[in-house]
Amino acid sequence: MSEEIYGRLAQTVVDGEPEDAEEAAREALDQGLDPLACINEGLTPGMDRVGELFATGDYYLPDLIMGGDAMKAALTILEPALTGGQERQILARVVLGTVEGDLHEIGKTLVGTMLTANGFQVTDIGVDKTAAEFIDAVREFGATLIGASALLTTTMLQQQKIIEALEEAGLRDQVKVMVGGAPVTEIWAEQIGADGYAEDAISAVAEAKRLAGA
Ligand code: B1M
Repeated sequence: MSEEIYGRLAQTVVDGEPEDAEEAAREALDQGLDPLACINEGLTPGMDRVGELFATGDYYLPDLIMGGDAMKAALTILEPALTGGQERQILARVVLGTVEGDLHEIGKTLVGTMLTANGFQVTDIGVDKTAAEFIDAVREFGATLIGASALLTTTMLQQQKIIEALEEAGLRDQVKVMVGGAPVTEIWAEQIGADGYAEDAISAVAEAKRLAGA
């Protein structure tokens, strides 16, 4: 039964059908399925398939947009079920965003949801954010952790710029930086002097806890 729903969720993303994606997500919750499993076993493989079809030239930019819209629509149903009922205990304040020049928001938002569900106070500053905007947000919200997402090989460099900007602002010893996103690796994180790296939204929680000393 769960495999059937996961397959349907994946297909709604491949087909770029937000309404069907919402409906499948509602049915999954009604059947008592774990919302995180719906994301990991259904939506994400669907999104990966969209990426493959785009890479092979079978899909075009509008297909990427429609796939993204379908995944976002399903997440509006699944995410409240992820965070619902959790106790609010603030482990650390986090400023989270996607770096300058990069419009990919879905993975970053998922990381934010998981961090929030696990006791972090997350300020999501959105996409296409400059290093200066990350620093301003750190000051404004008193954050001790930055989460910087990058999905393009061309925008990964912006993660390094954030670290440099923290140094220039004299904040480097007060604020830890965690980086992530599909092209980002542990080696890259080490190379740019980031404090932490996470491959996905689940490991981002463990990594953020480590960085927060929690
Ligand atoms: Co774009 N895109 N895209 N795209 N897109 C990719 C990333 C790509 C791999 C597709 C491909 O070619 N196969 C490719 C990048 C190639 C590269 O640089 N290596 C690509 C390209 C080329 C582009 C454009 C340049 C296309 C064009 O215009 N010709 C363009 C760039 C626009 C820009 O940003 N300036 C573009 C645009 C878009 C859309 C805007 C249309 C759309 C995004 C819609 C949206 O976000 N609202 C889009 C989409 C949907 C994708 C794919 C298909 C899916 C991304 C996604 O949402 N995945 C993607 C291919 C792929 O990844 N399979 C692709 C689901 C999400 C849950 O996973 O984001 O990886 P992900 O997040 C994961 C982990 O990475 C990690 O945890 C998340 C959850 O597990 N993670 C973190 C992410 N951030 C983290 C931060 C952390 C820790 C972990 O700590 C802070």
